[in-house]
Amino acid sequence: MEHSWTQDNLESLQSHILAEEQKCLGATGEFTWIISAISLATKAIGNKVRCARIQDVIGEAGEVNVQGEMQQKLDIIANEIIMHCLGNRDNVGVLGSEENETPVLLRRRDEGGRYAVLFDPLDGSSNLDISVGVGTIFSVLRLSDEGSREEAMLQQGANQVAAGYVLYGSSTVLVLTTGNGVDMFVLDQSIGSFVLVSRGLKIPSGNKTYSTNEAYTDKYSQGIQSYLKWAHQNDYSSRYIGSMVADVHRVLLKGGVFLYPPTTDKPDGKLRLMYEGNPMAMIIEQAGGKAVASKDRILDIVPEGLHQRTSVILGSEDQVDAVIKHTT
Ligand code: P6P
Repeated sequence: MEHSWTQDNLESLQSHILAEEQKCLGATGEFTWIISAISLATKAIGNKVRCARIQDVIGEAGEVNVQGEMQQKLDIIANEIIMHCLGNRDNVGVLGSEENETPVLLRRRDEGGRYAVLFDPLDGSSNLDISVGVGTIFSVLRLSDEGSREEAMLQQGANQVAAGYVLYGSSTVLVLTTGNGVDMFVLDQSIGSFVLVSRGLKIPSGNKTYSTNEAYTDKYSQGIQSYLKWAHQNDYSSRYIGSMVADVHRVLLKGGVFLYPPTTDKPDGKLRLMYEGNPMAMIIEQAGGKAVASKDRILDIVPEGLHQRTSVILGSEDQVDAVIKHTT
C-alpha cells in the first residue's frame, strides 16, 4: 500500500478517477466531473475550517436546521460552497443536504440531470470550536427514470455509484469508493491536490475497540447493554470522538466497531440514512467490513424520506458480529 508520493508515483484524485473510469466500459467522464466538484468544494471548506476562529465563523448561526439542531455558522457556509460547486455540474439533477429540508432540484433528466448527490456538508460541526476533526460526507446516486426527481433519489444505499467523506483533521483526508474498493487521498497544500496515499484499503479485524456514547447506556436496548457489559469483561477499549467522520475513519484504518444504536428517546437512531448511514456503509463494506441497522444490512434499507434516521453498527465483520450476537 503506497503511503507517500514521489515524482514517479504521484497520482492525483483527478488522474485516479479518470483511470478508474477508463475501466468502466462506456464511461463518459461525467462521473469525474462530479468528483472534481466535490474535491473543489471540500478544499474550500477545509480552508474555512482552518481559518474559522480567525475569520470569526466559529459558533452558532442562531438558526435551527431541519434536524432540530442549532446550525453552526460553518454549516451554512459549507452547505453554500457545496451547492455552488455541484450546481455548476450539468449532469447533476438534484441535491439532498442535511441543511435543506427539501431536495434542491437543478435539472430535469431530459436536461442532462442524471445524478443525485446527497451530503452532510459539515458533520460534527459542534466540535469546531474545540478543533476536533469534522467532515463532509457524500453519496452519489444515478437517478432512476421513474417518478419525480425527489422520488428518484430515494433509493437503497446498495444503488450508490460512489460514496466518500473528507475529514478535516490534522490533515485533510479524502476517502472514496466507486464500487471497486476504497482509496484514500491526502490534500497536499503545496500543490493544492488530493494525492493518492492508499489504494484498496481493507479494515483490520481483531481490534477489540468499540466506539459509542456510553452516556446513553441506560437508554440502549438490553441487547446493546449486554454487549457493552461483555466488552467490559473481555478487555475491550473504548474510543469515541463524537464526530462520525473521525470515528468511522479510525474504525476504517484500525478496525473495531462504531455503534449509534436506537435509544429510548431516539427509537430510530440519530444518524441519517441517506447521507450518513449509506455512504459510510458502502465504504465499510467495500473495505471488507460490515454495516447494519440493528441486524439488517444498512444498504438494503428502502428509504421513505430524505432525512430519515437509522441505527448504525459498522466495523470489521468480527466486531460487528460480536454486537449482533448479543442483540438477536
Ligand atoms: P452524540 C454529530 O452531531 C453527529 O451527527 C455525528 O457526527 C456523531 O457521530 C453524532 O452526532 C454524535 O452524537 O449524541 O454522541 O453527541
